[in-house]
Amino acid sequence: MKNKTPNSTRRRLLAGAVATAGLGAFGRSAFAQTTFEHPFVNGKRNLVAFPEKRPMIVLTTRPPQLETPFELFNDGIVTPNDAFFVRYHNAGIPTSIDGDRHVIKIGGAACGKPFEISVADLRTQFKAVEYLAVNQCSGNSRAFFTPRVTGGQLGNGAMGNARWTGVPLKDVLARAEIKSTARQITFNGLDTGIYGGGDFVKALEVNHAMDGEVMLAYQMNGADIPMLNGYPVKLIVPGYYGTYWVKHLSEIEIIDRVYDGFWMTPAYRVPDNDCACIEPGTAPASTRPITRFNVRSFITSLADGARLRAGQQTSVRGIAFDGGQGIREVAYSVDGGQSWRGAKLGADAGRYSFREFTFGFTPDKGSYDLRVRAWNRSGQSQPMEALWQPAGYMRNVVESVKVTAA
Ligand SMILES: Nc1nc2c(c(=O)[nH]1)N[C@H]1C(S)=C(S)[C@@H](COP(=O)(O)O)O[C@H]1N2
Ligand SMILES: [Mo]
Repeated sequence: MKNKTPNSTRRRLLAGAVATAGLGAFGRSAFAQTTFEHPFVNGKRNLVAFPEKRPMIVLTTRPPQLETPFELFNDGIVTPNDAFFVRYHNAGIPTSIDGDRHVIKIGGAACGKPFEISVADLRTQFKAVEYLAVNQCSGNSRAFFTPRVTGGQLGNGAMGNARWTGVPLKDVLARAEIKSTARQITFNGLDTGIYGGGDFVKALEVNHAMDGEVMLAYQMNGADIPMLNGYPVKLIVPGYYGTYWVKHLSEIEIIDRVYDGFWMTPAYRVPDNDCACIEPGTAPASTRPITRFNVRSFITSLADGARLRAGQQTSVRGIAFDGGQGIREVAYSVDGGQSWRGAKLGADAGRYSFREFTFGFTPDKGSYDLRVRAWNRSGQSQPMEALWQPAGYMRNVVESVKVTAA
């Protein structure tokens, strides 16, 4: 496919840059502030427009951690760049990057031929690929855990679906002369961390990193990746939790051991059992690194507490996704899960994408508990009762949206 010209080759995050191309649309409202109330205790948040972003739900400002207001997911299966969630761990984030000069350094003990590659090289020396894929934070929906757990108190907006364009990592690492001793490949970005867990570095198994799908992306929805989402190049690991999607990617190391940095252990691990869950309040016997998304589905067209007209048909819409098998079926219930019927699936936009579903609902006067439940192509689904784990990852309970008709 044809490479599009980047919008700009330099990204800055200074307030003075807000008037540059693409950001001007926000005009004076760029820093307008209102509030947003999540439906859990201590759920009050500010809504603030950061550079290249529309007003988003602020979890923290330093570093910026922004959530997508949930109603946005009803606009379509692709999440706009200016509404895509933002997650960082460390405050040392880059605020100005020269996209033309930025290089990724490739090396490590099991790399036979270390080299550097620029984003311009990625655009011009390789065949571009693209696909739609959901990025979801491991801790998406964490604040709904009961009992509550520590960590970023997120609602359901730490996810998004975008069209990623870039180069398969496999094609780039074909130049690295990977040694037979290689065990894992690590990924580091320009952001730095001094305290706590230190610099944010993630690792993938060599076979996974070289599967031809893991991508070095330089475009998101046909434009430069927004600064806060990883400009100028981001690792895309489709089907895997966002923790592996390293932003501002600057270093790749092919190593001959299992990487044991803080962000692989003890961070981002789940109980090592089938449900990745344990009894609330207990500790897991053993853990493993978090990997693929489980199955999720959400009604997007109706919020909890919505009032409908009795006798009038409503078309209810929503989205479903999983870790890459693809969604096979979505069922819905209007009676709190006692009886179920099939929803109509929208077009298949690829097995890593959000999949739209719809169903018609004509309520009589009364109260309804709407639920949706999805299955993927290998038959995996969502639990009716929420699972629990200490880190608050991987929530995927069948959601309930209570509405009334009068
Ligand atoms: N360089 C860098 N990349 C990172 C992180 C980070 O702290 N630094 N956080 C990761 C986590 S946990 C998530 S959920 C995703 C979020 O991607 P986004 O901010 O583009 O939505 O980025 C990942 N990549
Ligand atoms: Mo995350």
